[in-house]
Amino acid sequence: MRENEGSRDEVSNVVKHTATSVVTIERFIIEEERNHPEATGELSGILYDLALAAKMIANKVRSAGLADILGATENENVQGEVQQKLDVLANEIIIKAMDHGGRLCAMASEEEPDIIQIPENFKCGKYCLLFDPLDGSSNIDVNVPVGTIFSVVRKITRGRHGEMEDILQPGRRQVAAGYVIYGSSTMMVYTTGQGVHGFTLDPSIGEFLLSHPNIRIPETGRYLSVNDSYEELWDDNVRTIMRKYKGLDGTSKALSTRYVGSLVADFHRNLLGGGIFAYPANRKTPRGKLRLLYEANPLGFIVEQAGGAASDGAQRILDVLPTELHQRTPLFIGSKHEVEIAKRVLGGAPELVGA
Ligand code: AFP
Repeated sequence: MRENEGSRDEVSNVVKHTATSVVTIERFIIEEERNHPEATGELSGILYDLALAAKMIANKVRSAGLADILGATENENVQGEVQQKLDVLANEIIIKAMDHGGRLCAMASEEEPDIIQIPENFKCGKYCLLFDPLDGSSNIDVNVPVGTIFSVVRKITRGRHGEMEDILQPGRRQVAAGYVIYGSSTMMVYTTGQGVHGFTLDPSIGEFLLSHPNIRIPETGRYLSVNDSYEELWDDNVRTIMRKYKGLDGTSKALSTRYVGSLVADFHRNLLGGGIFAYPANRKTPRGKLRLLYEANPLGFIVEQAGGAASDGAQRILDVLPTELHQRTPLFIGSKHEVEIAKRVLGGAPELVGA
């Protein structure tokens, strides 16, 4: 080991990296795995394969305009939304990158109506992968950042293949979760329950390099990400929350509004700078819009690992018991202080309701 590369702390078995260390995602995953002598390497394998899929999707996203593959296909996905061509590609890339490694027993994608089974000719493993292949895809045509979100849970049933019961587990049982943002640079951010770490893709060498070790979200937010055009459809409690976030009730300083409309992009900004992303229930979408399994749960695991919080207004997101594959949920996610405000107003704290 070179002197400036970092030294192993013999007591905690944690490798410390200096600012000048060049740490690939692969090296980082291996070092994390060493903290778990019982690990079989299967989860690490899933993360490498996801990083590979992310690089392939990043390549497609980057060349989308050039390759003339923008625009909607004729198909509609299971959510009744028009699928963009890149959604279809990203979905296929992830399935093909992940189905043969022998580590997964099933997958579920926001773009597929049912569980995706592992083909008979491949070995089944002990994990399930849930993913949103290309979140924010309605932004693709206008060159706005989009993202991939993923979640990994352990199989709990006994058979060879994964079943619905394996997929419908509460978010607190996730063993890994992450997202990839295809922005001005491509970043992969993930957690395995040992903090949140971010890697930036160096396109010249095709490697994700550790750029944001141990991300912590500020306790109090700077930014508010919400689609205000739904104000008419919100109930009074949600309006009260928004007035507080905007500093209109005199109890707190105004947050600065930023809304991209790509959850990954809005979440990523708030994770680094502090803030809240809110997609509350409204009259038209009484259960919210975002998907519990592919969006709220993975980002909920990440935000908690970074010191923040995620709630549907009534309970911690990671405690919600899923009942359907494509279940939607209201979502308040970000800095603890702002999530707490939503919880207290929606929970009926007398000093806050109607304030
Ligand atoms: P699309 O994938 O259809 O673009 O939806 C994106 C999304 O699920 C999430 O990424 C955004 O935060 C949210 O929807 C935006 O929804 P509104 O357009 O209703 O604000």
